[in-house]
Amino acid sequence: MIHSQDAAFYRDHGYLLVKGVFTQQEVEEMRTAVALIIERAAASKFDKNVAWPADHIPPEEYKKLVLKGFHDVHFHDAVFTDAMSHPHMKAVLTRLIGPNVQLHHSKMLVKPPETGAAFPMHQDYPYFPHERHTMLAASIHLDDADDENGCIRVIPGSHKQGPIPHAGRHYLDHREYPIDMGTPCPASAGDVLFFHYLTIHGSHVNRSSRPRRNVLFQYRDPADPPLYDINVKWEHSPMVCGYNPTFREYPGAH
Ligand SMILES: O=C(O)CCC(=O)C(=O)O
Repeated sequence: MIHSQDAAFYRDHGYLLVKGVFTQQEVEEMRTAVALIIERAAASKFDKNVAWPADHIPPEEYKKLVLKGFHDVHFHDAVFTDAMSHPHMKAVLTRLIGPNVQLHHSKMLVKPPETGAAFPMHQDYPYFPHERHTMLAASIHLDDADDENGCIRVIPGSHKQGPIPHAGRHYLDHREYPIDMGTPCPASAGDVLFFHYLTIHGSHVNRSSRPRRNVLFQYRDPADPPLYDINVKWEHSPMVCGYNPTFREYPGAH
């Protein structure tokens, strides 16, 4: 699926767009599953809008913004269990992480037309810091994405700076790191954008009449120890490639 120069590009730039990882039929199945999750969430008491705080836009504009961003999509539909360990995904993951790959978590990020919320620039590191920094995101595009519908933007090479203080928040100060600072990564439905958890990234509001639906899996080398209490649900995540070299009991295992 990818060549050694692609892996070198990822190591140098902290991101890699891989075209055509999923077929249009697989994309269609994931779109249906995402729509059904949104429907089931709306009928439950757990529905919410998880638009990130956006102090770079006026409060009255911010109030209109929406993000359907539910976690653990593979708990909700088997289509995502298949996507998580799709042979094309595994072919890329083993090149970028190594022979052993473990899921950390999954989520969906649906920006509706006209009002889909922005992601201020940030690193993912502060959410789930690990010692060896093997963690990466694989964002599956379920729609063609461009700057108009809020495609992902990255700051190439920013992962080499290491962890940057986020001042107690999960995003960087927009005056220092405006979203426009990122390089847009336009993609087609079925493409996957892989990016390191130290790569600074974000995306603009969806101002188009089209949705921007992505499903994101976060993966790591299982031998990369988390720098937080391992008794959290993220530590229950399945192996996707190879094996876990460190045997231990998992919380709730007995
Ligand atoms: O999907 C996007 O536009 C960005 C998502 C993101 O930054 C995140 O989930 O950390």
